[in-house]
Amino acid sequence: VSEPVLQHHFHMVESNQCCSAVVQTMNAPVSMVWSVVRRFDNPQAYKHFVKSCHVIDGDGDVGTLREVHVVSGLPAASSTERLEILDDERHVISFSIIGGDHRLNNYRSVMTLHATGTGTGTVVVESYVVDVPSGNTKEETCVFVDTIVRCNLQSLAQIAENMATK
Ligand code: A8S
Repeated sequence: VSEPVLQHHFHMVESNQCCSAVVQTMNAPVSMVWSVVRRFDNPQAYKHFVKSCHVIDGDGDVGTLREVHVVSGLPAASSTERLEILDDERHVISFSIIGGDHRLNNYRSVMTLHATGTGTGTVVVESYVVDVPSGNTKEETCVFVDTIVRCNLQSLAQIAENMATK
């Protein structure tokens, strides 16, 4: 694949880190999917593990900080996250985790949206890099994070597809 936007998914990965990507196709146009994911202040619109989210600083542009609280049952309580990229033209959004009460240090994710051939659908690619927590393997870490990201993207697909049929 030679699309320049996909360059965003080539992460620098240190030896103590792991990196992976999840791809999800949705039957909704890019504009609709983008309208949901670009709202950095409202991750709970499609992330079911998010219990609440408060913007600490910023107005939704790059540099905005949010504090996310997650539902119980996870090995985490909260996460402080910074918006790193918001490109409305190319449909690229990226955030990093800069603090909080959890085990995912130095997490950074990049999501890009791509129109399908017919233009009626969207391919969402979300990649990430994160430190492997002490006591865990790279594989365990990727399984854990892939599961969360896959849940998020499946939920995003449902929401966007509902919007598209209205
Ligand atoms: C996202 C992606 C991830 C979120 C992780 C990986 C998290 O919110 C959850 C559990 C954790 O253990 C870590 O796009 C953390 O939100 C659901 C609290 C960061």
